[in-house]
Amino acid sequence: MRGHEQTAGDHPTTSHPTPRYNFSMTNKELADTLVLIADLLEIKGESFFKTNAYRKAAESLLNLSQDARSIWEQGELESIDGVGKAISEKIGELLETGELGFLNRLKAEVPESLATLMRIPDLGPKKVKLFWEQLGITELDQLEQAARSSQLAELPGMGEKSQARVLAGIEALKRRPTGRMPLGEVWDFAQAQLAFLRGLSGVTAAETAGSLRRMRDTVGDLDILAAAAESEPVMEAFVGQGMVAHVEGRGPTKTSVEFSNGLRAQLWVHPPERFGTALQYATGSKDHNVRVREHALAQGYSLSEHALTREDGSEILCATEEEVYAAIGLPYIPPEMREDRGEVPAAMKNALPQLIETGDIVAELHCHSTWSDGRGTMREMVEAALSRGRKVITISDHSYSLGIANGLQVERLEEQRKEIDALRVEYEGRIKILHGTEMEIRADGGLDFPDEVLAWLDIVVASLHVGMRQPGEQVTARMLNAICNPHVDIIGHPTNRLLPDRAGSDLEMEAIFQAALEHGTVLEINANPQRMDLNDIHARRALELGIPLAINTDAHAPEHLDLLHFGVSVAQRAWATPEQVINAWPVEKLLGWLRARG
Ligand code: DGT
Ligand code: CA
Ligand code: ZN
Repeated sequence: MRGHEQTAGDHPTTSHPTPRYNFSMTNKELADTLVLIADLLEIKGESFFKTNAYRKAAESLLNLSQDARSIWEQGELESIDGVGKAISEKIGELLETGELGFLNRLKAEVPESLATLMRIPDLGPKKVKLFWEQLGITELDQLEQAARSSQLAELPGMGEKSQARVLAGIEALKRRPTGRMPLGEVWDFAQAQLAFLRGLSGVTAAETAGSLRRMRDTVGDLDILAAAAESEPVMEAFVGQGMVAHVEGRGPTKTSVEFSNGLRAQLWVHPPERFGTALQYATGSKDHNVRVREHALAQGYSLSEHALTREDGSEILCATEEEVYAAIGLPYIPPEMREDRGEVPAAMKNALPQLIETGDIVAELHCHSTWSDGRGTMREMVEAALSRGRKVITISDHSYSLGIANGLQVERLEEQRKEIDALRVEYEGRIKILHGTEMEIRADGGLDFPDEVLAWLDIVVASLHVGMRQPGEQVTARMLNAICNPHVDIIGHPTNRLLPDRAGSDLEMEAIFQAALEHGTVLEINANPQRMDLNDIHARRALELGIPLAINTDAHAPEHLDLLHFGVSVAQRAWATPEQVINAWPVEKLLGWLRARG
């Protein structure tokens, strides 16, 4: 909890963290250890195949809903996804002794601090090894020194530009807010916590609050609220879960814990009749709450997490948030809008937009199949879209210059069309199947397909996956070239950021927006929670200028179609209405728009 006003009743019972075991490694610590092994092996020059096995296992550990220790005690470590015999033995040794002989020997060969250098965006193991072997660099500040004194530029395969990129990467690493987790990585865990709390006797409601409820793309910690007449049994059950690694503070209204996966959370328990004010308070944002309290005061109420209080001291209790906003004369403000970006003044004028919702989306306009790097066949993707109620599905596999994704040449596009035509006959009247491409915007600025091929396709998504670290001017020019092509309908994941670490390309966003507006090119909100690209700020700017957006899952497997709501939340945070999102347009309007673009 940062910068919190200490309210009465916070954490009076314990002041020290209480570890559950004398000696224990959490899932997070185990995962970090496996990632360290992967990093050091990679610097040593081990194969991707081997190092990736450690990374996969680490990821599985973070996604566990149980403590790895209890799985180990049952002898079931190998039931964890990606954990085979060798890795399970290592986890066992770590859990038993807190040490790992294999890792100790590895550290003797490759200095552990080199793993920190691997955290620098866009710096790979080969470069780290080069700096270490040639210049003896093992620490971040040594690397920065070497870059500033131009020593890196002299090394084989480096040069001025690469050196500048290393420096920019170091800056980015230093700027990075520590410890924030991508929304998509904590989402399922948060839902499981809600289900757990809702299942407890005496709990009448449970909701997430804080940044997760507002759907910020990263969250610092988890805030969870439960409504119950008696808080003690709820708190007891909460801290008694196997996944709780430490209890950091415990009180009647609020308990703070750290889970085994490294996530910190606070549970607030309030009586059901006060749940509305409590949820409104804990949802934030802090700045939104300041505005709402100001407005409440102007109406003669003081608003706290416990109640609205009149000037004579009498209380108005609110069981729901709707009642809170109504009591102070405001329409309900959806959590996604509560960032103090003008929503309170807009609410006062009754001028909040009618926000788009996931249920408004009828068309998926960017998906992959086994024809390139997807895991689902075209039929499986169509079935998945149909079962989720979509009326339009697009197969837009990668184009040929993205070799690692098995991109398609024109001949394979033509073969693919035959299969699509057959599916179209079969699914006639049930779902519309569009044949598209995710066309590479190449590093040299060219596009993979000539205009006649693009005109023949139903829809063209143009994206950039290589050369994203080119100087701003160059990478912006490539994007503009794609935006200005009359056959390009949508720009996919426009900035190329990856959460939490990879910053987007150094784009001149205002130039991108102006060109998109002029050429009628739609910008994507990629719903994959690693991307959420455009982000909320950029999406809002695009909408202000009158640029329509597309919300696409970019599904590489049937179940990825369920990630749509992450993209919708970005649009909601950008105040988007259904009219501003082409996936929500009536199908005939969408198809007419596509035909008109050629
Ligand atoms: P995070 O965790 O950094 O992603 O961001 P939040 O928004 O979840 O913030 P957090 O966890 O510090 O606090 C949860 C909520 O509690 C926050 O959204 C609003 C409320 N809150 C936090 N600090 C303050 C404060 O200093 N004053 C007031 N009025 N409310 C606060
Ligand atoms: Ca929080
Ligand atoms: Zn894609």
